[in-house]
This record gives sequence, structure tokens and C-alpha cells, in this order.
Amino acid sequence: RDARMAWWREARFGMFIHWGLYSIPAGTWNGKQIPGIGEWIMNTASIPVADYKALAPKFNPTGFNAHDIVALAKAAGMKYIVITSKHHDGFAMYDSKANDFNIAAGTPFKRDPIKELAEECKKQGIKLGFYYSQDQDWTAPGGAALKTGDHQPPTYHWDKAQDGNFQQYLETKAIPQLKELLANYGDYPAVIWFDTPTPDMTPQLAAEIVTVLNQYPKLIWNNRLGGGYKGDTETPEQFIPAQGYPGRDWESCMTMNDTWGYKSYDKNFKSTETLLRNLIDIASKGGNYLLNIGPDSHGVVPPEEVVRLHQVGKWLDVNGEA
Ligand code: JFZ
Repeated sequence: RDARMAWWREARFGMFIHWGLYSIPAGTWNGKQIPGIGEWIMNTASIPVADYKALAPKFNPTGFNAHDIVALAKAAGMKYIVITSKHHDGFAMYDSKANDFNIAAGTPFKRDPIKELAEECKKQGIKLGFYYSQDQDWTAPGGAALKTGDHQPPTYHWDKAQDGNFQQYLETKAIPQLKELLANYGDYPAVIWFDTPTPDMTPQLAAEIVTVLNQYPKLIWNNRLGGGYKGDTETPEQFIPAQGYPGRDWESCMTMNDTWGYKSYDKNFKSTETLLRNLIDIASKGGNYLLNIGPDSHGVVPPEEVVRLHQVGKWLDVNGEA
């Protein structure tokens, strides 16, 4: 266990990337600004499945440049990247054969940004992990949804197209996609970052996933699988725990503004000084800082984020350790 965690414990600083179809509406739907985090817009605005899926043919992020993103992470002093391979909207940001709602099969872009990132990370010598929403999936029949607004229990679905059986969703989409992600990207992923487990993820169903994960003895995965599994890492979100987590590895994930996925009008960016203080506070308590960027619908990293990351890196060059 210790050998497996060694690189992660030394890393201290990583880049979270939330990027998907939600970068197209960018916080606005039917002319209305939708409150809350940008990647939740489908749920928050109760967007029908067919309308949301209609975003895919409009997604052509030709400004995406894996080399520049990896170089940006390195310039900031980051040692790893974790990118959304599939968020709660169910859209896979890689070439998936298991499900055709994905960037390679469903968009004019046709490329596989996860593959491009994996190749660049290997070239530039940094670790890469995949966020995967294993439980919530708002466009696959049987996928779970957490409650928003007036959505009704027990499923909190808002469109009949979401109805189905969770186990079937898991066995026909989530597990096959996890297998693809684990098998098809060379040395990567170094990390699988699960999210938002619901009671649907019983110990029995989670065990089906763990059986797959266990075939990759170097893999690190977080505490958000569900089914009672504690995983390798605690994941305090948007805060720094007062004393860390004695006996546990941990990673604070944070946004620079108030959203993970790109929102065109969220300009509430933290200062570089605040980002640096957070990094130092977290490192002093033995944790890692996973700091988010949210590329836009062209695949371009917002300039406010680029500037801050360069400033953090500059400070570390002068004051940090090698
Ligand atoms: C989840 C996602 O729903 C969100 O879109 C984003 O990806 C974020 C990193 O993770 O949101 C959460 C998950 C857990 C908590 C809060 C928000 N939590 O434990 O307080």
C-alpha cells in the first residue's frame, strides 16, 4: 500500500479538470442564468434527455491542446491531473465502444482528448487520473440522480427516458466504461476518482467494480465509490480540514471561482495569494491540493485560471522546494 501511495504522497498539488458538454450552455439555458455549479445544469434546469443529448453534435472544441494543458499544470508546480472522463451527464469525453454518447462517436470533433492527454502526460512525465461518475448518470436509463428542485423520490428523475434499472445501467455502461478506461490508456490512469455514491450502490454492486479495480494493483481510488468502501483517499471538498485525517491520505479539491464546469459569467476568482495560502496550508497538514480548471466549449482554459496557475508556479519556483 505504501509503495503504491508514494508518488501521490509526494505530489502535494494536482490539477482537476471539469470539462464536458455543459461547457456549451456555460450556465445559461433558454436565456436564463441557471444557479449552481455549471456541470449540474442538466439537473438544475431539468433539461430533457433528448435536448441535452442534442448538445453533442454542437461540440467541436478545436481549441483543446493537450500539450498546453499539461505544460500549464507543470508550470504551476502540479504533479498530476485528474480529468472528468464522464460526469453525471453521462457524456464520455473519450472514445468509448461501450456507449456511443461520447466525444469521438457523437461530435464533429471526433478526437479522444483523454488519449491526447495520456500521451502528453507520459511525454512530460506527470501522472494522470480519471474522474468517473459511476453512480449518477442522467442520460442513461437506470442511472441515478441526486435530488434537485421539485424532482420526486424515489428516483429524482425528471424525464421518463431516465427510468430503468440501476444494476443494468452499472453492468451495461459504467463497468464496461471503467474497463475501457483502465485498459486503453497505456500506463494510465494512476487514479480513478469516483463521485456522489447513492444508496443504489449496494455493497454487492460496488464489489463488482472493486473486482475490476483489483486487477490494477498500482491504481489509487478515492472514498466516493459507495457500498461502504473507504478507498485510498479522503476527499474534503471546498475546505481544508483543521487537522487533516490522521491515518488517512487526503486531498482537498477546490474551484478557483464558484463552479467546476465552465460558466461564462462566473468571475468570482480567488486571488493567487489565496490559492497559495491554501496550497501551503494543505501541504503543512499532509494533504494534497487538487485545484480545478474548467475549459470552455472550445477547449480553451479561461485566461483568469491560466494567469493564476502561472503566478502560483512562479512563487513556487522562487520559494518552494525543487
Ligand atoms: C461532486 C459533483 O457533484 C460535482 O459536480 C463536482 O464534480 C464535485 C468535485 O463533486 O459534488 C460534491 C460531492 C461531494 C460533496 C459535495 C459536492 N460533499 O461531500 O460535500
